[in-house]
Amino acid sequence: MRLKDDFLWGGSIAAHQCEGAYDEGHKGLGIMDLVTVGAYGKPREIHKQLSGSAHYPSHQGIDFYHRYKEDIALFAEMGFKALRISIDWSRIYPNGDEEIPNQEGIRFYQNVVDELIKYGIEPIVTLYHFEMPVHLVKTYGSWVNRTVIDNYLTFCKTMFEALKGKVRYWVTFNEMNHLDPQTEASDIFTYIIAGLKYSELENKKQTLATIGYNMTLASCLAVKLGHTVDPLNQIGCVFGIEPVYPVDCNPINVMNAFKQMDRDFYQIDAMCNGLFPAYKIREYQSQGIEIAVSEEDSKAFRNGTIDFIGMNYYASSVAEYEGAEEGKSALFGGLQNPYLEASKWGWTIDPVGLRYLLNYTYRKYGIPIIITENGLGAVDQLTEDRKIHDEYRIDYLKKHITQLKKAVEIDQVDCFGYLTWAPIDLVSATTGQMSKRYGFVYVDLDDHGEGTTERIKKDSFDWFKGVIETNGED
Ligand code: BGP
Repeated sequence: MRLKDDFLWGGSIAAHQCEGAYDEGHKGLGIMDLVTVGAYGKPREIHKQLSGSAHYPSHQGIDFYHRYKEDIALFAEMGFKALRISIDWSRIYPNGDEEIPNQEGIRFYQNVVDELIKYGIEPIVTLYHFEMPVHLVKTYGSWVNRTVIDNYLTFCKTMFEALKGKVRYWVTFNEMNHLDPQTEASDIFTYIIAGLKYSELENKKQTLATIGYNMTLASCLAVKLGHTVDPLNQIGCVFGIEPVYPVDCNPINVMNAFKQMDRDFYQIDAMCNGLFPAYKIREYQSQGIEIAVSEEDSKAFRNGTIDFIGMNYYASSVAEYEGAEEGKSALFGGLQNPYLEASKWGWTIDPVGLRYLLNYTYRKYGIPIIITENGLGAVDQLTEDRKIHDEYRIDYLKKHITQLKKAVEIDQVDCFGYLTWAPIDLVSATTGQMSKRYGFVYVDLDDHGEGTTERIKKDSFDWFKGVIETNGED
């Protein structure tokens, strides 16, 4: 079996990482508007208020807000079949809890979607990609509070209706899976996902469990809502998963690896099986964490199963030895795999891990999967004649596409698309840097926001164009 003729080749971007214009169009303040750029190896800082002294990269992004037509034209030139964008909640409901949405925000996304459709590019819309109005965190305490679920559903309904008939593929959340009470979370991760600082949480385990539960519930309710607004909607959820390998074949270490990887799946279990998993509730109970699934919630889980799974795949990791307190991700300083190379940021380069993950997930759930993010963050050198020779990026992507094809052609995984992160350079989520680049298109901006914002095609631009033209045969 070859890749389907309508296989969705393309890319993924997120509003807060590319739009900029953080205070234009009556946009409210979003949580990522308060995060500074992090020095290399140092976490980003979270500020309580805006101050003139720090650099907030999401304030300017790559100016996609004003330049989206030009950028989409470049994606069209590459032959993109799909582009995943996100809607910044704070553009639609500046505070998150208003009754009337901001029409200017709605119009902006309608224009972006129209532009994509003009070129025959399928829009895939994420409703929550780390973009929460700050007001909801300050007033209600974020996802800990169920009122925020209602606010989120109001926002979803507004967007389902505003883009009805134009958008077929929806994503309820990006990577809600990173918060789990079993692991120590970093401030920046709890902040990115829920606008809260881990170190300041009072009852850490209970809070993370409640957030995880409420977001899962919110996703199921949004799926049901989206299907009601338009039964043709295909609604999924995106997870960022790393395969976790045992450090050796000692069964204790194999068990450690299993447990570490399994932590990322309870929400997918809930969304695919239509019930919040009993094993998770029992695990919580054994640790004094209270999660009560009411009759009403059970109904919501049953009626809100997803149509597809979105997978963000960058790297695999190795579980810690028995005795180590926490398993750490390869993305954030865990054990390195001696068989694999890593990016400058220590993220392992493991194309076979993609095939493994696709197999693992498809066999577990049997519903269609789309790769919603995959790519290499690298420092690109602009040559004197203003070119970027990024053969390392081509090499990375080529190897991953080869493994994806094996998963489809040999292993019979139902994978209907491959979206790279990110087709154009934009602000990195975990570091806030511009210098961690993923794009086929270079954006002339540095970590301090200095530069012309000129767009320059890298060598990988033509290469990816060829991949799409030949449906992955190139
Ligand atoms: C994913 C996020 C993206 C993106 C990507 C790369 O987890 O969904 O928003 O940023 O990671 O991460 P970074 O930008 O930190 O290199």
